[in-house]
Amino acid sequence: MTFRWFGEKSDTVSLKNIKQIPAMTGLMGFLDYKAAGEVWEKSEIAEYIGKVHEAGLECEVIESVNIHEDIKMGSGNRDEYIENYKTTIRNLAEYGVKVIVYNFMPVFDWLRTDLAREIPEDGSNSLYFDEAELEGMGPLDIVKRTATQSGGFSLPGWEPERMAELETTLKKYESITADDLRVNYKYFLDAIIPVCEEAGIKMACHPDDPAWPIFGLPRIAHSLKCFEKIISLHNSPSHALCLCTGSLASSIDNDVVAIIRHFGKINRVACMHIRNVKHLGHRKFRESSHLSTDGDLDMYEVVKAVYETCPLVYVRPDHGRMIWGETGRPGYGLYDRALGAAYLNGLWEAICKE
Ligand SMILES: [Mn+2]
Repeated sequence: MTFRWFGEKSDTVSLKNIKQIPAMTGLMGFLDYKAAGEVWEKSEIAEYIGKVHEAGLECEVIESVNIHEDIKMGSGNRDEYIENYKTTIRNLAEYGVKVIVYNFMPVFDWLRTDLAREIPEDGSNSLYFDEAELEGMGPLDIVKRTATQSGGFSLPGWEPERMAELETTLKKYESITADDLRVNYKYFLDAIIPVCEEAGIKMACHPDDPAWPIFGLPRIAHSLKCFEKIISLHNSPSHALCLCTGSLASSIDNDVVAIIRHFGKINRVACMHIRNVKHLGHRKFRESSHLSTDGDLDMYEVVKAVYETCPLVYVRPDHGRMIWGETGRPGYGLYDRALGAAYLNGLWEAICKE
């Protein structure tokens, strides 16, 4: 059981607080100041992971080492950025990292139309998406709106330095199809997976969120079929998935439990993000508490699928609501994620004993 942590300077949650959550053994860690394409230097990794160890926690998962757009677009300086990525893989492995989460989504890591929509039933708030609200908005509008709503936190995937070049990047993607993106993806995997095998690292691809194409950009990671294509790009246990139940369940077409079982059985799940989603209409949903009855996912079946097909994977509670007056990075407060972890631990204990 792990917890996402953005580092001392950019997380409202302390390592001490994380350590006090029952059964919490480690982090999915992140150097939030690293731009895509940069090498993660050994000294930086040592400093971050040293602090985590001092707090009595492990750091065997990194989320994420972001991939430069040149690699995704198959242009520019991609070979240089791939070499940097390989160095980062080797450096992380030296400090005990086993899994690197990443995504291959063009430009947008994830997208919401409201980062703090009040839940009328109890006055808490959570991330919210309504595709109808995107009508008449361009990608730049939604980026600006998200930045305004983020309360000063740089959101993962929405780093300010990436925003400056957004317009040019969007233009370049106009001529790139989903098949092109997969060709570029394979080029990347063929280069880095042998390094991962040598270093004992698993790469874990995160799904598109929401789980369908947006703004006409090619998106290739949002369904069982998509992931079958991705997995077939390079045959290695080091080429694996980070199955995020909330991202996948944003589309009612996805049978999330079946997807976990399918890739769990063939040893291609490296880690899990477990959270729940409540559908409110067509392509309209909010992130709910983790509890099955608060959302549309059967969390017992989710945890059971993990137990039966990939019990050794790293798991973390994913985004939580903001409750009890907490403020902070949208989705990443302490309280509701801690409740989520406790709930998942309860399901796990019951399933184990059963
Ligand atoms: Mn996720």
